[in-house]
Amino acid sequence: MTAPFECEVRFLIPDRAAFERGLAQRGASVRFRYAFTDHYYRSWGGEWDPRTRAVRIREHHQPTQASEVLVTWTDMMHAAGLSFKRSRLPEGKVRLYTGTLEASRTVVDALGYDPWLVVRKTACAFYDIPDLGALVIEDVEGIGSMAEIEVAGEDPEAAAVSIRRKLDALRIPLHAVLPEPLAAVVAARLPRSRTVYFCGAIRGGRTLQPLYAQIVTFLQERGWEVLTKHVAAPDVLAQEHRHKFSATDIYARDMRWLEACDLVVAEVSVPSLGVGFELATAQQWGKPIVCFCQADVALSALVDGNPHLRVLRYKGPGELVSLLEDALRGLDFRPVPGISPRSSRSRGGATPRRRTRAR
Ligand code: 6K6
Repeated sequence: MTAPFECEVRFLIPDRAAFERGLAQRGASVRFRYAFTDHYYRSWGGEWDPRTRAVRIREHHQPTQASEVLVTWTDMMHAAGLSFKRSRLPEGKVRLYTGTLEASRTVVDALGYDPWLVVRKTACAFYDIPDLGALVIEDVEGIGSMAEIEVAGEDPEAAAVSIRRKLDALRIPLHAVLPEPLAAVVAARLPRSRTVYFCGAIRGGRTLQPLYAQIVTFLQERGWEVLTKHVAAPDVLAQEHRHKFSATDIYARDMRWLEACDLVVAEVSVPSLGVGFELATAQQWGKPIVCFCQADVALSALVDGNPHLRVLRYKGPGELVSLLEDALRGLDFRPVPGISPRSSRSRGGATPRRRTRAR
């Protein structure tokens, strides 16, 4: 359902059957039932909070119908003693595309978005309640049964009053209300996976791409989220050309990922300015770093002789993988003292204070 500048809140329903009995006593009727999966995406480049702006593919299960690419942009509002979200877009959810799930994925890929999280909703029911209006109840996988109240929000103050009237009538206390978007609620409950920033030559040369792919697959199979998996893609240069990302966006996103990652793994056999820069930055920020280099490569002395880096030489892919396995096993993930990204930026860069991690 979409009201102009829709304003909405959700609340958990501990006992759905009892809640629906209460609705029946008020004369409520189900207008329709539905089920769908929302596949949320994150923007590739610019600075945005994916919790306020969402791009998602809605895959409909009931009734069966084409998938949609939807865009939402909301603000958190506070009025009449209530926190709620309000759509910035007058139409609420804006439909960018309708088609198959695969075609929808191609559309978001073309826009330069990465998959983020998946929210499945089953046993959803749209209720009409006499004197109160509409309400939906949904079973959200991993969270439980939830209800959502939505009202038109040209006037946020009036919208808050209207939502409060409905909550009061349903005897829902204000503290039970979840004002933020569902994606934010789901994201907050996800276990944080360990993240790795993988570095490998792109413009430096792609001869070792199959090896990069082996490293990335190995890390993923061991439960690591590889933030930079595109480095291992066979068509990375074509992707780069196709997406037309600006160098400014690429830099900003890579630095955000480098700042956020738990570990840096670099394949340094093919000389690359980008990889060298990533290693120096990661070193300054105190990240654990493991570098792999083919045994016979004449590596830059600034990497080979750097006491802050752990450089492991290997003779073939098999040896690399077993060295990587050992290195992952040896990581202890105690906080590593280093220079925080923000403080080093504000100082305009700084020299490393201490060794990142013992060899
Ligand atoms: C890639 C795929 C789609 O679009 C692109 C755009 N290019 C890049 N995107 C992300 N990171 C990049 C890109 N180009 C270089 N890098 C980073 O620098 C990677 O994390 C690599 O580890 C490193 C490679 O540097 P060069 O100097 O060999 O290109």
